Amino acid sequence: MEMTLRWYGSRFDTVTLEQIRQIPGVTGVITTLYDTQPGEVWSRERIRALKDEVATAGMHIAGIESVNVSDAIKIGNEDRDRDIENYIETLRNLGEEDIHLVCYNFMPVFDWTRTELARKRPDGSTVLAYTKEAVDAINPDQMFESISGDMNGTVMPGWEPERMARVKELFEMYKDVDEEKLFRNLVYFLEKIMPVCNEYDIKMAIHPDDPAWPVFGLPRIITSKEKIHRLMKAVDDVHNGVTFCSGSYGTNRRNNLPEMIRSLKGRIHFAHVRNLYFHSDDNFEEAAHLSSDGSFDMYEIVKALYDIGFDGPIRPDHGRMIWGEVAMPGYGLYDRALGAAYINGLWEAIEKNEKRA
Ligand SMILES: [Mn+2]
Repeated sequence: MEMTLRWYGSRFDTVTLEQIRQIPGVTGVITTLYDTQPGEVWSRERIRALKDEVATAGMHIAGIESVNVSDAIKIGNEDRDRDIENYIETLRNLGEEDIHLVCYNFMPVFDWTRTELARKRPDGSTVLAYTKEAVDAINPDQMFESISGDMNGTVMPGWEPERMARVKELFEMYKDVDEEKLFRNLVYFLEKIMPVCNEYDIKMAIHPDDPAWPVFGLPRIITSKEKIHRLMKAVDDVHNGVTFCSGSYGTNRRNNLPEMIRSLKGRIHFAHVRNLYFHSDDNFEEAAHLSSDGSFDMYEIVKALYDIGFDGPIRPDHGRMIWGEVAMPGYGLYDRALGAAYINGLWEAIEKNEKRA
């Protein structure tokens, strides 16, 4: 595996490449062209400029998170083929620039949902949190308003203000899209892009839905072992792969995370490793990466990745906000750096034990 950190680009991120470079063991960044719109072609010039910027800081681009998929593709309307052509063009340009991993998601309207961005934990740190009660009490078009005050002046992925201004319209667009239709549209998209992925060896890695159940009546299709395997079988190509996000699959406590990892051997191309703390099944908050701070056994998660021979990028996922840092919720420097160091420690210990055995 390669340890990486997500970085939103110098114009958007409060964390610098120079800081990331100093986290022990981090050699790659997971990044994106944050100011592009879904459906737009990424030019080779912009991709190369981003690559050069990362290389100048002594690292490389280990993957893209994300090349977002447009609503037309998810809904399957008359604009989808045009948007897919543009997506293919972007993949070709990434491939030409020697980038071989693309994370994306297929969630309608909201990329991910939390009901609080700064819940205080007993140690005084703040974290993202979710309660079903809060979701049930709110109208989806108030969702953005209710959390936007906690974004620390940043723009959060999937929660861009321009997009959120259209929430009502978006719900209207998705009204005839049920789970089956959304799944078919995903398969249609993947079948169209597989040739270019094969040509350039680009591994597509779908991010699970977060949380792993329907929110506001919107369909969710990537939430469990059964559902991800259905997708793996529907387009049975190694380039149709998985971002294993422990914090997203883990929102559903029925998902056995180490077992899911083992079952997906060869198809996991990217791993997001983080911990959650559950108050009850539908009331959870994000925790430090350390097992004892949350509800997951992080050793077993990392061990499963090690055991299947996982050799792609791992990144610590959302961190807590600690030590007075002001940053995009979940994406500060300090706690993610602690997370990277901890995961590296687990990996080193597992590796040494295995070699001795
Ligand atoms: Mn994730």
